[in-house]
Amino acid sequence: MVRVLLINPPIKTQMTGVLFTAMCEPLGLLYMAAVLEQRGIEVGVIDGIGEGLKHEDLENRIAEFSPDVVGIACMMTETYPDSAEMARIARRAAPKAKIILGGHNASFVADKIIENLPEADYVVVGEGEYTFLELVRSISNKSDIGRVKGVMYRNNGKATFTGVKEPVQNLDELPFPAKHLLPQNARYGHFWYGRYRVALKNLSGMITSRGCPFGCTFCSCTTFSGRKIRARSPENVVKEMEYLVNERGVKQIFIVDDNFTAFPKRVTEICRLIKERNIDVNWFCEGRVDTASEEMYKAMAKAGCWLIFLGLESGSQRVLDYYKKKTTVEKGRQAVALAQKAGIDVVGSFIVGAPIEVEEDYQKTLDFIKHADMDMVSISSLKVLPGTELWRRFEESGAIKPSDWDKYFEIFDVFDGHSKEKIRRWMTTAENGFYHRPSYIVKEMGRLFGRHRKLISYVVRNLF
Ligand code: B12
Ligand code: SF4
Repeated sequence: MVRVLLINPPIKTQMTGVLFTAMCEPLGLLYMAAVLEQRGIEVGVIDGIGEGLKHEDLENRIAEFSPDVVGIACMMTETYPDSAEMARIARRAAPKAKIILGGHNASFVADKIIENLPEADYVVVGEGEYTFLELVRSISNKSDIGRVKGVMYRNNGKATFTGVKEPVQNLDELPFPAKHLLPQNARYGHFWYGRYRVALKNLSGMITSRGCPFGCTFCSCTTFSGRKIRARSPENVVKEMEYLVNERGVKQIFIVDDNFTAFPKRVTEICRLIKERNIDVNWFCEGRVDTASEEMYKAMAKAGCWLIFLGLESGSQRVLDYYKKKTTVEKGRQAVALAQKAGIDVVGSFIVGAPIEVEEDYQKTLDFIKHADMDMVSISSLKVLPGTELWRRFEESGAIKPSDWDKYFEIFDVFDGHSKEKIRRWMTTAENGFYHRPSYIVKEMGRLFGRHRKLISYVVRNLF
């Protein structure tokens, strides 16, 4: 019988400002593992990040497992070198195994991976649950790979695509991610909360819907998951929460959906069910500002939501329009205020460096950051990633060349109008603008006694 090993590679790529420890489990790999397990296929999972491994640690682990198929996650452009190195290690450790890459980044540069990384036998393009299953079966039966949709492979030395595979329409039909396959020593819940490094204990990730109808120019989620939101039923979502809390001792859930608050009625129904079933859990999520409402946020807070990451992006309307964010600065302000009123902490996410952005736009962002009542901010520079409209535009203008497929670009790498120094200065000044406000310092002290005590007690208990 075929033996499959799925690997989330450790990360040694050096990055500024990013914590490469695990916030939550590698959900994609665990969904695929669950589908394989359900069909009686033997499967193992190594999470190089969650287990805190180094690349060198994996060679023996792979050899011991003796897999026929090795699946390697390649989610981020920035960490492609880590996935490529993992493929080379896997080839050494299991010379006869077929090596398959997949994930967000791999899907957008699948042909280039096949052309440039001899260790990769196949790349799965798009969602992996069924494509990977069919590919594993095809490898095992030695049948024609060309008939498995969603695969990039080498055909007479040329990268060849078998055709688009439709994403899973009914997400309720998928088994829950196979978290029981993770080793006991895997640890999650590590992230930056502003300037604090937080480690929340007993944290687990969940995804309740896939897809996003918007097409923000810097984001590749729509290209990857489609514009139609495929949402799990509230019943199915709450069933997984119950399983996590009752069977796995989970106390915190991170909902990683692209657009969790897209359908407020669905969100309030999920919250109603959490209350009805007395599920004792705290959770947090990301959200767009346009669907914010007092009713939804209050229902969320009552059902255990204590934090929301809001994609505010900029305090300048023309920059929001440039990003095709399809919302307004004013709605952003209102969303922050509504969440605060409901008792949910807010992390505002901002991106600086839109090619049209000038000092005046930036000042508006700074002004927003100083005056909106947010608990934390996350300020990043604009990245130009494969699968985004921005990448396509810079490709068309010649600033990005085909040979740049594996490069990780910040805006100043491809656009002369912004220097690295200016972008870094904007980021630092914006951060300081937030943290150095007297009102922030007062609020920080107030946290100890006020409504933020939940977070502060977590931070204090879990600081590392
Ligand atoms: C949750 C999340 C995180 C979490 C971490 C998750 C974790 N496990 O620790 C946090 C918030 C920490 C995070 C951080 C970052 N993230 Co992030 N993150 C996500 C998010 C929102 C969800 C991922 C997820 O779990 N999806 C649910 C599962 C079911 O889907 P999936 O992972 O895509 O898996 C499916 C397929 O991809 C495929 N697949 C996946 N792996 C494999 C492997 C094989 C072998 C095969 C065949 C198929 C396959 O099949 C799976 C099942 O269908 C995605 C966006 C998204 N919609 O996916 C961004 C995303 C992956 N993140 C992204 C980025 C850039 C980052 C950061 C680098 C941002 C930054 N500069 O700070 C950081 C750094 C990460 C780190 N480790 O520190 C980008 C990557 C884009 C790119 N081309 O690089 C994404 C796509 C968001 C975006 N649009 O920009 N992230
Ligand atoms: S940034 Fe958010 S709203 Fe915009 S396309 Fe990506 S997931 Fe959708």
